[in-house]
Amino acid sequence: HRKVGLAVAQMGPVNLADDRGSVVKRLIEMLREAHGRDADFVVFPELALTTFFPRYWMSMQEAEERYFEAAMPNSHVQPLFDEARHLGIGFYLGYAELTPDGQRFNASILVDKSGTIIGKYRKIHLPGHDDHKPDAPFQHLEKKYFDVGDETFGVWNVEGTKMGMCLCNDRRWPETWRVMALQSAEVVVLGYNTPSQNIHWPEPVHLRMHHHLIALQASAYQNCVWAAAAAKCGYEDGHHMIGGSVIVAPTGEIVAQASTEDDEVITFNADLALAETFRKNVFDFARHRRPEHYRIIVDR
Ligand code: CDT
Repeated sequence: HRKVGLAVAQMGPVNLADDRGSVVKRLIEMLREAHGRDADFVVFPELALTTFFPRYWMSMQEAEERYFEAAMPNSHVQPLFDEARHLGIGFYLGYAELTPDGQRFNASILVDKSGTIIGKYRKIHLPGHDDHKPDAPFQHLEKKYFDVGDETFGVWNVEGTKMGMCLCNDRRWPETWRVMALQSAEVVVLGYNTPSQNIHWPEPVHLRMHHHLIALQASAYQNCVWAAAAAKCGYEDGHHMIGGSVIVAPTGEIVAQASTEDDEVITFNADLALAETFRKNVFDFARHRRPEHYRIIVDR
């Protein structure tokens, strides 16, 4: 047995009126709760510090000023880093990154238990559109506000656990998981903001949760990884997003699931050896994969 205490800190809504300070207080409270429940690592949502601003059309200058972080950590977020270091607990956090040369990414970081950033990921699969759709009930402007991530999906050693990360829409793509599995990821962590209404076609609302869960469960199983996924959810200024934060085992089974659409910590003491069983048998990549027949995946 090789155990790692995983925690997912789901967030209820962050409204336009909520400032960074109040949000970071909520994150710290959940960090403490996770620590009290023996967690080693906490997963926070995508764009955790602000409302899901891609739903609003605005100028790039306004977006940068209101929603992007030009430094990480910065004065607003430093107390979270300090508390993590104090408690000796690592975390994953999603935020909007503004680089010194003016690039904008939907990013996430891995922070170890000493409060040091050891990994960064910049979202690759950006959903939505870049044009203003005045007739839509809300916008999904990730393609306007963010550049496509400039590096592949990475895997980092977090206190002895090989951890990969992605963000929201990435979880729906099999390639995301396989690229991390081929780097021997043991745990994949991710945050998401998933509107319950699809602005592109009249999708039945129940499918949003169904597709979220089916993607995580199938991907965890097919790639022999634990998955820990954190929602920001509930009604942000009237715009509803799904909850359903989960921890999924490499069996594809959900071992912990949030039951609210509010701030809520779920935990599970994950046995990394469970994935070994799959990796040595049905999904022994070296013995069974046939990459010579997968060329079309990268050629198209
Ligand atoms: N944040 C994010 O990536 N949300 C998307 C919504 C897709 S609809 C344009 C998701 O895949 O959940």
